[in-house]
Amino acid sequence: MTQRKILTRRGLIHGAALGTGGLLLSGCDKLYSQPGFRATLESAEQWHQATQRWLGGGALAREYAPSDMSPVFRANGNRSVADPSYRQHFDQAFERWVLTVDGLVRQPLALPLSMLRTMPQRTQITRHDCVEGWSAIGKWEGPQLKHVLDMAGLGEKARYIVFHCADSFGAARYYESIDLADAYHPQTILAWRLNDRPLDEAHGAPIRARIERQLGYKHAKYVMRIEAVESLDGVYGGKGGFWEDSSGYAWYAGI
Ligand SMILES: Nc1nc2c(c(=O)[nH]1)N[C@H]1C(S)=C(S)[C@@H](COP(=O)(O)O)O[C@H]1N2
Ligand SMILES: [Mo]
Repeated sequence: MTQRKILTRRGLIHGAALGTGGLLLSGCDKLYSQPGFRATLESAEQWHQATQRWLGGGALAREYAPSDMSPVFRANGNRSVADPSYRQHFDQAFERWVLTVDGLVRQPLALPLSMLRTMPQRTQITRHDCVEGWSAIGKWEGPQLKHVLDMAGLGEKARYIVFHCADSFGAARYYESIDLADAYHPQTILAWRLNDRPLDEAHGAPIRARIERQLGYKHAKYVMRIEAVESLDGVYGGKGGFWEDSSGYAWYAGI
C-alpha cells in the first residue's frame, strides 16, 4: 500500500514538472479542481512548491513513548570512519565542519553544526528496523530536512536528494538517496542527537539522516553533503544507494 502511494506521489511530481498546463495525474485532480487552488498557482514554480508542501504530508511513522525506548541502541554497518578529513573534524569536535548543500539549489549552503543544532528542532521516538533482523527504539533530534532544503531553495528540476557520507566499504563510498516525498516528510530529520546525547561516532556523528518510513540502510550516517539532483543516473553506481548498487537492495525500502 505504502509503496503504491509513494509511486503515485513520485508520478505526481514528475507530472508537476510539465507545468500548470501540462499533464495531471489522477491522484491530484481532486486537489487541483478545488476552488481557489488553481488560481494561486500563477507559475510553474509556485505549482512546484505547492506540490512539495502537499507531498510533505502523508502518513507518519509510529512514534513511541519514552518508556518504550530500547536500553541499548545497537550500532550497525560502519561504526567508525577512516577518511582523514573526517578524523580531523572529529578531533576538533566538528567545530570547523560544515554540511554542504548543493546541486540543483538556488543557493548552495555550508551549514556549521552549531547552526544545525540551533535551528528549529524535531524530536521523535521511533523504531529502527534493520534488514538483518533487529530493531531498536530510540529518540532522535535534529532539524527537519525540509527546512534545510527551503533555505537552499530547491531548483525546479530537483527530484531526488542524495546523502553523501564520509565512510566507505572498500573503495565504495556509502551514500543514499530519497525522493522529495520523503525529503519533505515531517519526520525526515538530520539527527545530531540520539537518546539525549550528541551522536557518537558509531551512530553517525556529526549528523545522520532519519527516514522513518523506510528500513535502516536508508538512514545515512556521517552525512557530509546533501545534493539535489534530477536523476540518480550517474550518481555512484546509479541505483540510488550503496546497498542498492552493491547488493541489489530495494531503493524504496518501505516498512
Ligand atoms: N554512512 C553509513 N550509513 C549507514 C550505514 C553505514 O554502514 N554507513 N549502515 C546502515 C544500516 S544497514 C543501518 S541498520 C543503520 C544503523 O544505524 P546505527 O549504527 O545507528 O544503528 O545505518 C545505516 N546507515
Ligand atoms: Mo541495516
